[in-house]
Amino acid sequence: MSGYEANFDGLVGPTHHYAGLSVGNEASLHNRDGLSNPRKAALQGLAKMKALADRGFVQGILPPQPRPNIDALRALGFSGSDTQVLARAAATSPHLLSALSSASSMWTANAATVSPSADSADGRVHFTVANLNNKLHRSLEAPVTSAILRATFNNDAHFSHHHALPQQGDFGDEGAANHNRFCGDYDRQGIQLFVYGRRAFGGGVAPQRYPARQTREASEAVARLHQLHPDYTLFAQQNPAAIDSGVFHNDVIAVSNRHVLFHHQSAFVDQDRLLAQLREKSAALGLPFESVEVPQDRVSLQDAVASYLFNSQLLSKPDGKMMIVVPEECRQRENVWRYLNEMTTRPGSPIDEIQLFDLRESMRNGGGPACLRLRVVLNEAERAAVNSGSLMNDARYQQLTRWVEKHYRDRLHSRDLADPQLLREVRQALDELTQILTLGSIYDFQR
Ligand code: SUG
Repeated sequence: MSGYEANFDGLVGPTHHYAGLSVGNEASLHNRDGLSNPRKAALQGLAKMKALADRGFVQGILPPQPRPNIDALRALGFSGSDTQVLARAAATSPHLLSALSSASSMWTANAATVSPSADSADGRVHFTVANLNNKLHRSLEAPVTSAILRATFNNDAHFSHHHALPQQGDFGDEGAANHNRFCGDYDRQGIQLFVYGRRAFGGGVAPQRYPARQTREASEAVARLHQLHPDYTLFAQQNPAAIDSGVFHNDVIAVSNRHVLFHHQSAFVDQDRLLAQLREKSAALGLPFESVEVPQDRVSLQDAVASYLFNSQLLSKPDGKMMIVVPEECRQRENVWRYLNEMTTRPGSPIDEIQLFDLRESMRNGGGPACLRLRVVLNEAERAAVNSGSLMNDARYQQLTRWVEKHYRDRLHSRDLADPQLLREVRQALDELTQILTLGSIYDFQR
């Protein structure tokens, strides 16, 4: 096996809280106004990164964004000193203050869509920052995400960075959460599958109850920007009934790794046709394709949403088999746990090991193991060109753990967001973090 699939996890920011901001994401709405524990959230994320790095997987770290977003509050007319801006927003518009303080950039599967150099005509790794324009709090992430990715993958010979698509619903783009790739060796030509929720310009079915965040037109634009070969690029629609059941991103219902697609029976529109196309395109590249389809009568859509079974990571081990990384919530649902154990012990199964992680703080906002990571496929030379301070190792884990313990609160409620001391804590913490990760001054407040 050559090449790497590196996983870049988002470090949870110090303002992590439960604001109920995401219509269509049932965990977010359900846990609105709960008490969060930012310190625990960050440590849970770091524990996952460290455990996977210890297993030999290439693990990267992407820093959080500065929140509360003072610049955005000023742009909306709250004026005065930073303290006054916070107080005025809290007095008249607490929900807005909460949205503009969300730590949502932790879910880096939504940071960008990434295409490996093996699939792009110019032989570079392409990144298109997601505009996330379906939700106010997420739409504000793009500029800083861009700065973070450019600092982390800072080499024009290897990496090509694209700005977010136009900030308008017709080009709704949620990044890698709706993107999968199939391949043999990671650094050889693969097949990219873009999954959309609706067409912007008419035609086809669409969900009725919850929004479809990704449009086909956005996916097509990303494929063009990334210079992908049309023969090895597929577009498929997510099943609208799944979106209406709370599957707000495709990575809540399907996940791929190399030649395997692990997915629910009701994940896609015209599913059999899609699977046939994937089989055919894989065969054209001389590759196998394997669908592991979970039937509705074993795991319902509701179970999938509640357990996040499919918001898992499939990671290739040196022996060629795969390990599935799932949240603790999968063990708590009897039928899901039974299914997982049967699947991983079935003779010939490509997935033969389960790794559980406690990610409860993030899960309560609808963010599982796969949401927390951005996959970046790299060859040897590209890996060497990544900012070395962004990669997880023992020393960095110790440093980051101490950093979290020093700066993060162990309880936070949306009422606390107007506290000017919190803003000072965040800025000091992020300033130190850019030094730990050797990223330079990526935040406006540092300039
Ligand atoms: O966009 N939750 C995020 C969860 C993103 C999960 N990502 C993937 N599936 N890849 C969202 O809905 C909730 C924030 C709040 O309500 O406080 C939130 O933004």
